[in-house]
Amino acid sequence: MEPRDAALLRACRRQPVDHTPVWFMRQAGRSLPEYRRLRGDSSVLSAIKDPELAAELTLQPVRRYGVDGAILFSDIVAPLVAIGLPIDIVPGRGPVVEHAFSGAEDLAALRPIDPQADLAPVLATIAILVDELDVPLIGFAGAPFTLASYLVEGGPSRSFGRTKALMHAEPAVWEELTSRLAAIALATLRAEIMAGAGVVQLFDSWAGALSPAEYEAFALPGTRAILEGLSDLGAPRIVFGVGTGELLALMARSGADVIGVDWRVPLCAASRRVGDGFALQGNLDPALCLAGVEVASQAASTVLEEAAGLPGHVFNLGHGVLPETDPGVLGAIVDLVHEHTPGGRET
Ligand code: 1CP
Repeated sequence: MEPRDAALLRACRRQPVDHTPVWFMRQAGRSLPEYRRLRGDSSVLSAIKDPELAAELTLQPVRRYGVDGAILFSDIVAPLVAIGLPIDIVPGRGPVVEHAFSGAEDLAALRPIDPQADLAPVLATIAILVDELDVPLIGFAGAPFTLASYLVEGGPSRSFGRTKALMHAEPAVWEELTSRLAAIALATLRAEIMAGAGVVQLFDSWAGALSPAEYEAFALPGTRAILEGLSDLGAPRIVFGVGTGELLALMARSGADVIGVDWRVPLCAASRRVGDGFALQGNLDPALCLAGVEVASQAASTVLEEAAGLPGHVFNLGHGVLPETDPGVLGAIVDLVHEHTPGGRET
């Protein structure tokens, strides 16, 4: 089992740490040759259903990089697939939905999830991992807005036009859709924590497409239902989205303990926007990891400087590892973060 005083848990709780913890969103992935070898031509969804394989894919980046957290190999759409929605993950594209959600008549397909039955392979993966890991396992789920966007658009989107049209034109349907998605995410995260995940992250990746007023009315209620519904379990809760600079103050009202920040807002500025009482996670631009060790290390040092004096900092990228990233660059960043001595970490 993970040590209870692991740096990741301590930083999330704004307790003093002897090194800044670091992990990378999408750390298990195509940038690792051992990942490409093991995954071969199998689909992401079939890998998620194979506990031995999913556990190994989770462990690979922990072994290679020595990161302070292991993110479960799964996907934000996995719980929706598990309740029978016709979603496929298309290589190079992402989740694609056979019949896009178009109105009240499509709500019935979003039945409640029974994690013990529907997520049996995921829980079996966690059972393997808790025996193997000496760092916390990070469970995760997709936030209602981000998941709804895939269902309504039928796949990845740039403008989120259909999603915004639905939320504004049919607010009652939107509310029902997002509260069903929130119930699924809450049950999923509760089951992951009870199976052994020590930290959870709610991915609201595309929330930055919303104005603050839209976020508050149409995304925050579902997100808050999930995060507040986890409070009795004690696992630190991280919320993250891309392009959320204008939303950070609202995200601080979501029930999260840790606010994930992308690279557009320096952490010291993000800290002022969220106010007291939160740890921050981030926020090296993943594109800079393509510019070589020297550039990436310099940028990582800048992130650490901007985080100096924050009550809790979890080093991460501002979004996921890009597939073309040289693993050597990520390894150098982990070493640099670990060698840095954080100061002023008093609660
Ligand atoms: O180490 C890890 O993080 C791997 C586990 C993981 C995670 C955390 C996968 C497997 N997916 C996710 C989360 C996820 N999935 C998010 C939130 C993180 C983020 O913002 O990047 C999102 C938005 C998705 C949806 C998704 N699945 C996309 C994005 C599509 C878009 O809208 O731009 C994509 C490309 C996928 C496919 C996917 N999921 C995971 C992997 C390894 C892959 C690549 C599939 C392949 O090999 O072709």
